[in-house]
Amino acid sequence: MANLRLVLLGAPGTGKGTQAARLAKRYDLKPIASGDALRAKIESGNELGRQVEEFVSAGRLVPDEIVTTIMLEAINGLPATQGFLLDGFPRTPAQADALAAGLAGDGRRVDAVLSFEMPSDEIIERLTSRRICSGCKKIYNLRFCPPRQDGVCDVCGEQLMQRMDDHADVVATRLQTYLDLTHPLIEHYLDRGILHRINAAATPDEVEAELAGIIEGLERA
Ligand code: G5P
Ligand code: MG
Repeated sequence: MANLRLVLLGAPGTGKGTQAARLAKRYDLKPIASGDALRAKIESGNELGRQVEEFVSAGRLVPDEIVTTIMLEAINGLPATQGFLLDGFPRTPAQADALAAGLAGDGRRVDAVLSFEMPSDEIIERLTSRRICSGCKKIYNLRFCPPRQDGVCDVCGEQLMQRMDDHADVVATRLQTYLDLTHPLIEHYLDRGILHRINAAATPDEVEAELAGIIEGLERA
């Protein structure tokens, strides 16, 4: 199980990060999140970070070459037998092609793409009430999974914060960007016979159970 190569595909707020943390632990997979990698670049404060911030804060996609370089570097830094979960990458057909080419060089390929699907109105509600721990990055939701103490992480005690792109106006741009540029990947991976649709509008435990059924089916296949 630990050598599976999975892609989590879905609109903003559909629960990719929440499930990546659960699946990584359950199946010993390395989670690699493009959004987290890009936010780390922003925090570094250098010229690349400033360029990236302009796109992320506006809810637009960072150019393909920048994201692809960062993600392929992270993937290639893993031992060849270590499975991984890509959260938020690829997000355009050009990124999907670059990923396939990068893996093919070592005789590898994506085993499955898990497509998180749910209605847009619920997505907006989830994102505007999301909070993230500034220390360990654990994901909370003021409505669905609040911390025990207001504003404080249950795990590490650091302060919770709101992401710069979780304000309602930026969320609307992110959703539209998803529909215009990323949604076509569903067709792309359906054509390749590796897309699995997930009902993301359930509880985290129910979504995890659905994902586990698919992942364990892959191993038996
Ligand atoms: P990110 O960081 O990749 P998005 O927009 O893809 O951001 P996001 O917002 O991180 O995705 P998510 O990870 O799908 O959403 O969702 P989550 O954080 O786990 O859950 C959202 C909320 O719902 C939380 O409050 C959680 O508690 C709650 N929740 C989760 N699961 C459930 C559930 O099952 N039930 C219920 N009721 N609640 C739940 O990308 C950010 C930006 O980086 C750039 C772009 O600018 C992008 O906008 N970027 C890229 N640019 C170009 N190419 C790429 N490949 C890029 N990747 C990132
Ligand atoms: Mg996320």
